[in-house]
Amino acid sequence: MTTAKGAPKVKNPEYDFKWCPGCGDFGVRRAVEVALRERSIRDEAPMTETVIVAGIGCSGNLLHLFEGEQPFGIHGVHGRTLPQALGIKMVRPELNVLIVAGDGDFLSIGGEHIVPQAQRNLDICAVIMDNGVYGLTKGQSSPTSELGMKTSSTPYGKIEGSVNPLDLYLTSGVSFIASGFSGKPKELAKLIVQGMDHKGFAIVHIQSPCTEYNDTFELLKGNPKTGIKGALWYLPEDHDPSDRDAAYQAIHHPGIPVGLVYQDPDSVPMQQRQDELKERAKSPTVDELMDNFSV
Ligand SMILES: Cc1ncc(C[n+]2csc(CCOP(=O)(O)OP(=O)(O)O)c2C)c(N)n1
Ligand code: SF4
Ligand SMILES: [Mg+2]
Repeated sequence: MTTAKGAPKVKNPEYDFKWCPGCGDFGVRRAVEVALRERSIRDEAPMTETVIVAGIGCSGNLLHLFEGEQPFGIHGVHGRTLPQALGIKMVRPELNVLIVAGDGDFLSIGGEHIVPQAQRNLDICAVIMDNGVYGLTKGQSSPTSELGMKTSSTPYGKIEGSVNPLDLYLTSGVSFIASGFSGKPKELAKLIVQGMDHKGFAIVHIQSPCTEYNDTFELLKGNPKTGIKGALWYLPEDHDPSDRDAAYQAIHHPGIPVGLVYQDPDSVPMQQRQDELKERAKSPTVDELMDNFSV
């Protein structure tokens, strides 16, 4: 856990982990730093109003590599960023809670938490770095590895299909879904600010290639010289994120859309429902309680 008081103005000095050269997570880190600073300046809110909840993986290590003025942070248990975020919001609803995690952490071991938090509409923003592998543990297959992909855990090719995370989020009821690319940190920072501003469960799902075990930079961006078209395509200006059908169409269009895919215009976060409930729910008096036991 990083501390704020008396405190580090630079990344965690006690943590010697390093990302490999060219890792996509560098771009995501830059975007998160820019987004948090922009929010802090715009809202005149101290950086310590933010808590970063990190998953276990190369991606979650972003918490320790964050540069500049430090937010709070918690690096807990593999796959449990959402329950930790729920706990923080239950006791300190005013805090800005940001998750940083990988495709393995969030969609595999942590996958069971997405539907309940989407239904609660937990007011947090999850920044998910998808490299299609378990990077930290040396390249095993993850839920987003393609069918047939050879990895250290699937040497003859993966026999499971791959999850479409954007489709999963939309079906689960996530109220803000953005899709980004680590190679475009400026655009990514804007999506993260929008995600943090959203009242409810926001996910910014990012293609963040692992140069060591699954280097997809060329496949994502394309290369005219080799005739590779590139899987990424940018949502047109007339894409209406409040239109769920349009979001569905974009997600099912070939390739990977980049931009704000979906934002529920009627999003009501869990905290608001809880406050409304507190207004209605009255504690019974002692007499009323005793009356319940009368025969
Ligand atoms: C309960 C538990 N199971 C397994 C592990 C081993 N483990 C550490 S990170 C990781 C996967 C990380 O993959 P991902 O979330 O995609 O992060 P990346 O390293 O690719 O950024 C696994 C399986 C663990 N730390 N704890
Ligand atoms: S193993 Fe992959 S994800 Fe991990 S730091 Fe290296 S390039 Fe990045
Ligand atoms: Mg991964």
